[in-house]
Amino acid sequence: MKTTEMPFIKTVERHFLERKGHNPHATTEFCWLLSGITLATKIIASQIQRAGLLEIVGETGQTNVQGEEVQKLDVIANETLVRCLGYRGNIGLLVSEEDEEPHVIQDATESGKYTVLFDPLDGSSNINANVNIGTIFSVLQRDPKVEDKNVMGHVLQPGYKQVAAGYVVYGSSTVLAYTAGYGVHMFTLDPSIGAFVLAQENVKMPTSGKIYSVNEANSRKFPVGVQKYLDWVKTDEAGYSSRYIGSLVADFHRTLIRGGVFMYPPTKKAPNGKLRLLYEANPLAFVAEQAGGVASDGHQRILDKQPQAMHERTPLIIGSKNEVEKVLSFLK
Ligand code: P6P
Repeated sequence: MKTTEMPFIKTVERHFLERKGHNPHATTEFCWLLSGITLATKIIASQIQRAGLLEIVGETGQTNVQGEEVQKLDVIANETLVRCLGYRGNIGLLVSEEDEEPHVIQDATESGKYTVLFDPLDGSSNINANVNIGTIFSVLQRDPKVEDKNVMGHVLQPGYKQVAAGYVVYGSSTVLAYTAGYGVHMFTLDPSIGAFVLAQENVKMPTSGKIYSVNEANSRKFPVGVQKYLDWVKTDEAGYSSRYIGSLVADFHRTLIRGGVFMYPPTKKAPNGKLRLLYEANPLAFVAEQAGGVASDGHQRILDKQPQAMHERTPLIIGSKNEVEKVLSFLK
């Protein structure tokens, strides 16, 4: 009897574990952490797919630590991630965009060796317009030079110390992209089996791309160098297109796949920009660099920045190497 050929399925956890021997974190215990992220984002995806039907669209009437209106799905996404990651045994701290303070799951003793930082549902203000939104995550290891009780000492580490990072974009399909320092790999959620399945390994960002992505409504408030770049990029000889979704994960995912540059520069109102360093800029910068791209705050490499506060913001210029360097050349 002909047995049906099972399609070859490689999950995120299986893919990560294959790095055993190359990556010191490629352990089953770290895979258990990763499976907390994949489980949480599958639950979030299912909620988003049914958002209009489940009375979970709309605002809760609360504002978060950022002073932003909290959407119902924000709360669901945040609680889902905290619950799925809270019992993985090797996580000591959780840091969320939605919560003022870190969740101390257990002292950063040997068992609590990892810290997971996340923006549970970035771009959530787009939910009721059915625009692509996303979850962004970053994983740090306990800093052995920092005493266990010094929670902030374990959290405020520069981005180059990330062990892993990535995002899930909830769109026409649900796609997870991650890096652990050995390239960027993409997985598509197959709803028929409820698993993220490997779709593309070693994703490379094009070194150039004639797309620039910025909220032009703020252009008069940007630094002069940025305004000069925006004047140049609109010239016929430059030949660029403008694309701006207003959802960081969606704008970044397009930039990763098609090339170009995304930026959220500082404005007079937001001198440090709008986007957060620890759980937005750092994880996306890790992914960008691993794919051959560049991420800067306009003066320095994002991953070299020493965080001073958990929710601190940073200007962000991220994308194709040649395109980011073009922007930076106007800032000099
Ligand atoms: P603006 C969404 O609120 C978000 O945090 C990012 O997802 C997005 O890139 C940015 O803000 C959009 O901000 O000021 O252009 O609406």
